[in-house]
Amino acid sequence: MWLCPLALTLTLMAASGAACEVKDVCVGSPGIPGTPGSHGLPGRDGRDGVKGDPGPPGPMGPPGDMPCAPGNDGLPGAPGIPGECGEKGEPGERGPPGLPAHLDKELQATLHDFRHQILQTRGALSLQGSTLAVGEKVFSTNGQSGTFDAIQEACARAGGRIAVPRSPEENEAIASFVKKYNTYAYVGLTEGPSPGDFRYSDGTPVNYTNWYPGEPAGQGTEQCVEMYTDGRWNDRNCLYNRLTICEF
Ligand code: MAN
Ligand code: CA
Repeated sequence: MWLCPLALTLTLMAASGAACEVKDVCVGSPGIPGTPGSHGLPGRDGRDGVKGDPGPPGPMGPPGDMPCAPGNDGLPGAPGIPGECGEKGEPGERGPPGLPAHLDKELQATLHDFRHQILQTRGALSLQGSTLAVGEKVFSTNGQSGTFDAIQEACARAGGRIAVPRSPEENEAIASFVKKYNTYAYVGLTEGPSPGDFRYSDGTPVNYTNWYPGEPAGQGTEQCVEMYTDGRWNDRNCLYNRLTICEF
């Protein structure tokens, strides 16, 4: 028989099955808890969370296969540093034999030109006065005076001839000496048998003149030609002393 430790007003039986058979209700010790019930159904989804940070870039993808036209060429690059000199080459083949010097027109023309320039230079130097080059000609004076014949001889000795202007430029060059030495000069023209017909030393008629107004007026009595300080010409007797001017 179980003693009832407590007198209660309960009429229930304890889970253990122990019973109190007395009027007073008795309660036994609590039983072992039952096994847990099965899980309930899942609850409803919660609200969306806040947006997360962007992820890291992904790896580069494979080349695309879209047909794309090539771009324009880029700008040319800067020139490179010059390379070092190469080795000296072998001598070339021997050329065909040249003409003998006396048949080589170009060589002869060059030699003629050289010879002429050397003579001009030597002639001008020998006069030791003033010199001017006009085109192919060289005019030079020794600053001294003489008759027409004396001038011709002095110029021949120097390897030239008495100066005669054949153009305004040549006339100016000669006139500059006349002014510089303040002395009229004879030029290389003389009157032929026909009065008023003046010619160069080689006999050809003049094709450039610069007569002073009214000249030549000598009509056979003045067979030489002098140049005034302004560059104009006067026919004059050949025996005066006039500036020696030569051309080469
Ligand atoms: C004047 C002019 C010239 C002439 C000389 C000669 O100057 O009549 O034509 O040549 O005299 O002295
Ligand atoms: Ca005259």
